Amino acid sequence: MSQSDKPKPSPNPNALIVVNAPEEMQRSARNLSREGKSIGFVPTMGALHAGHQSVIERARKENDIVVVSIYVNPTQFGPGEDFLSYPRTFEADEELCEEAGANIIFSPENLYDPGSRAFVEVGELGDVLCGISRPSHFRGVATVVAKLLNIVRPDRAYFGKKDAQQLVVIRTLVRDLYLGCDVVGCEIVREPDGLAMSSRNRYLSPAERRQALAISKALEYCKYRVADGEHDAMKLMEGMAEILQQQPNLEIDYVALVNADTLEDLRTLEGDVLVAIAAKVGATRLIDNVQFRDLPPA
Ligand code: PAJ
Repeated sequence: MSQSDKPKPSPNPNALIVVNAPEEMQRSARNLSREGKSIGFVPTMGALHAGHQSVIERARKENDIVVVSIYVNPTQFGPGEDFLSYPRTFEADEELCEEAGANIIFSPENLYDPGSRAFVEVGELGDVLCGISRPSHFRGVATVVAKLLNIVRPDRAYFGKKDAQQLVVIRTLVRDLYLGCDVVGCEIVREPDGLAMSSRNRYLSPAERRQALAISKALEYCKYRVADGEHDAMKLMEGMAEILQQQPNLEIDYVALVNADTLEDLRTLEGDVLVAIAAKVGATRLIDNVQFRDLPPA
């Protein structure tokens, strides 16, 4: 039998493919939906780690097809932020996606044609917490997520609770613009010592890495005090700030105790509560949070 007569191996239906063109992604997604396949979508900016992996694995369990986008979105970075130096690790990302069971990586080169003018505003939700030091960030996030959801048209879109304000913004975006998919929030994945996993952790020197731990320690302290019956926001905030201030290279951006849906400040913890911290450790900005559900009124 000559080489060309040999039966060709049948293509693996689960093989991971990479799509670059938005139009091709949109076409493929439409065809998959027409075939009755459910699509789970995980938007990312790459530099993938175990936090992303768990989100992709959750999507894998709940859908026929899993699409992961990898796109470092320029409009969510402010002047002087790390857009240019943001880690780009496509090959390693591809391996992680394959291992986690993704079917399609959507990796567009550019989602902003010259002259593109339409942006999505999210009002005061984008002006508080991280929005104070990153004024155009959530406009950029909402805009790119709207574009991505319109291209992929997923049944379910998956986001991590680590970016709690982002999740609130996206739930609002999807509801207000009738984007017609379920938004699924996934649990925060941490390093064994408690540091929340982040693509930016790789910027930290060993000494900064140790100091960064104060963020999750402060949140642990808050959890402990709340379980012990302390519901006074000011007292909890002061206790957390004290833990953070012990680190010489850590600069607090905010320590906030807010309503988990409206992001409005609380004096007393009740109902659904988000306790969020943002801090710069050296030059690296990190965020983390804990949430409490259904706290009884004081
Ligand atoms: P990125 O920072 O790459 O994160 C992609 C998704 O992974 C987000 O939903 C984020 O919350 C989730 N994630 C990151 N670290 C996590 C952790 N430790 N545990 C659980 N989930 C985690 O967030 C973005 O990209 C962008 O803003 C994006 C939504 C893609 C828009 O550009």
